[in-house]
Amino acid sequence: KKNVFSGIQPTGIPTLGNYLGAMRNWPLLQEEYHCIYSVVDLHSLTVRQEPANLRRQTLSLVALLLACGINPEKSLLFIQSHVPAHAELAWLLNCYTQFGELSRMTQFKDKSAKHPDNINAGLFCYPVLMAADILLYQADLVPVGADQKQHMELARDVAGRFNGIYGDVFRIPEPYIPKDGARVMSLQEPAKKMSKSDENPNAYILLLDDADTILRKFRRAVTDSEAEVVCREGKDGINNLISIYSIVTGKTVPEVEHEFAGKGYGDFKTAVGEAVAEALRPVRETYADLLKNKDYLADVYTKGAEKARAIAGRTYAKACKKLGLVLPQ
Ligand code: AQP
Repeated sequence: KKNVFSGIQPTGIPTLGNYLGAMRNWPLLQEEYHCIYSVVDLHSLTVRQEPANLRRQTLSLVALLLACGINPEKSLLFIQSHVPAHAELAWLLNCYTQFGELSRMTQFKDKSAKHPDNINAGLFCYPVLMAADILLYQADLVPVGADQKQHMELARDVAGRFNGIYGDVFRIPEPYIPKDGARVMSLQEPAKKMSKSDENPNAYILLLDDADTILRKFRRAVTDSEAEVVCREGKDGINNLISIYSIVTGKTVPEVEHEFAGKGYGDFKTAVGEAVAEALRPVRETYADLLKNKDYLADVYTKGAEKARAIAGRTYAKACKKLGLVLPQ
């Protein structure tokens, strides 16, 4: 079986973008692949977090991933900081990653523009920690949204460079980007991706928003001054809504266009809101049940981390040995 690895940051409740671009696909892969999923809390420290929030969001995200359908009998689910090899391998890889390469990362440029008072070394080296996450598990496939493509390229380059010098240590991973939903856009500024850290809550749908909130946010979604529900260049807002509706209903884009031919944007937005609220309802309900059972959650992430430590430890030791570091006896 091939290996799959992916992670998500506990920086808040995930958005519909995180869900359609990544999380929704994770359970679908667990029949065919050996899947390893992580709540990447170390990554979230690159932006200042309130400790109590971080703790709550991390546990909540474990519950949410289970609610999305990750089955701990089939997949490994763990919290990144429970496996020290992530930070350790990241250090080794930092020494094989160039300043120039990291300076070109668009996420670094975006986030440092957003937080000019906290452009820390962790934010700069974020893609190296991500490379370590993936390479530790010898992942073949990494299911992520389109925004992570550049970081994936870097992970491949660094792995290839390391292997080129020291022999085959890391498997070279491929990104697994969904055809649909790879880039869900903001409901308020549809040229920007939907992001959970947007200052405007109307820009995103959170997985735990209730049906009324979802409906209200879609009704307020920015569209255009025409009145035609068709997918066309220049209609960013409508294109985004069509894409969302098409994914959650399983209808093709022409089917959606046909369904709303002659209807106004108001009707369309309501239909999108209702379809999304309905699609997220089971996730919301299962999540509420899971959160009541803290012992079960602790059991899942504790066992997950134990298994992850064993796999990650092997790769890390191999890398150390190749580099000439003396291994503890
Ligand atoms: N808008 C999006 N459309 C499709 N996929 C998306 N992803 C994120 N936004 C979209 C995918 O979600 C996965 C987990 O993302 P993350 O938690 O690592 O953080 P992120 O990519 O930085 O997402 P956010 O929502 O923008 O978080 P903040 O605001 O905290 O920076 C990844 O696979 C990502 O591709």
